[in-house]
Parts: sequence; C-alpha cells; structure tokens
Amino acid sequence: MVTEFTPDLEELAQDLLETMYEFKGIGLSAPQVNVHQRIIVVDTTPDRSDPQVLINPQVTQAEKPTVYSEGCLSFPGFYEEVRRPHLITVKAQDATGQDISIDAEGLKAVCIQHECDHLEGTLFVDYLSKLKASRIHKKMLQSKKR
Ligand code: QAP
Ligand code: CO
Repeated sequence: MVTEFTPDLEELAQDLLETMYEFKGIGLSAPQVNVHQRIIVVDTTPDRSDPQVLINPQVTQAEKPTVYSEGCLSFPGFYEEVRRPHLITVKAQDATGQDISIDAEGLKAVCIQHECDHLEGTLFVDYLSKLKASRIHKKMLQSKKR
C-alpha cells in the first residue's frame, strides 16, 4: 500500500502518464516500469483528455461480463479476447491522497481491471487458454532472438 503522498509520488504518476501516452497506451501500472508500488494510470479517451491516477485501487463491484480484445504494453503486438465484467466501481486515492470512487464501464472498466491485475502480478495472457498463451510465449522468444 502507498501510505506517503509526497511530491515524488506525484512525479512518478506524471512519469507513468507520459510513458503511457508515449507508447499510445490506454493504461499503465507502476510494476510494468519496475516500480513495485500500487499505482496505475488510465486514459481511454481517443483525444487523451482524461488522465486518471489511481493509487491503492480496489475494485469493489463488478458485473456484466463482456469480451474485449486486450493488449498490453508488456506484450507489444499481441491482442487476445478476454472475458471480464464491464461495469465496475473502483475505490482509490489520487496522487494527493484524496479518496476517490469511480464508476466505469466498457473499455475503461476493462482497462482498470487489467491494470489492477498487474499489481497482483496477473497478466492478461493468464486468462487465455494454454494453447494461446504458449503461442504468444513462443513468438516472444522468437522476436527476442532476432
Ligand atoms: C490495457 O494496454 C488494455 O501491443 C492497456 O504495440 C488494452 O495500453 C485493456 C500497447 C486494450 C483493454 C484493451 C500495446 C502499445 C498498449 C501494444 C495498453 C503496442 C503498443 C497497450
Ligand atoms: Co498490461
């Protein structure tokens, strides 16, 4: 849990947002950049107008499963369909330590859950069949060799 809301934390949150925008992502979590803290950022708007920083996020309600084609900055070029709730409530703190509660649906809800999973070390490929996951694994190994 993040307990100290310092200027450093705000800077880290800004860095995460910048990195996400640089790679044209819609979400990013601190562990993906090797910072082992419970921080995620999301912006699912096409015009990049809704940056959100969620510290210590907790999904408190989730309903109505749906299927989205998900990708991940940690798996460039791979997209697979994943089934998850598409209506959620998430409670968190913002970069200044204020409590926030967000109701999200659709892509935004899916993205928040995907990023929260990173905090637990779960990746979207963990939801795929063994066959699909091993195909991705093989292709990643191949592209590393080149
Ligand atoms: C999670 O992922 C997400 O393959 C956020 O070459 C994505 O921002 C949840 C990205 C889609 C739901 C649907 C992926 C950037 C960005 C790539 C991302 C790539 C460059 C992924
Ligand atoms: Co990801």
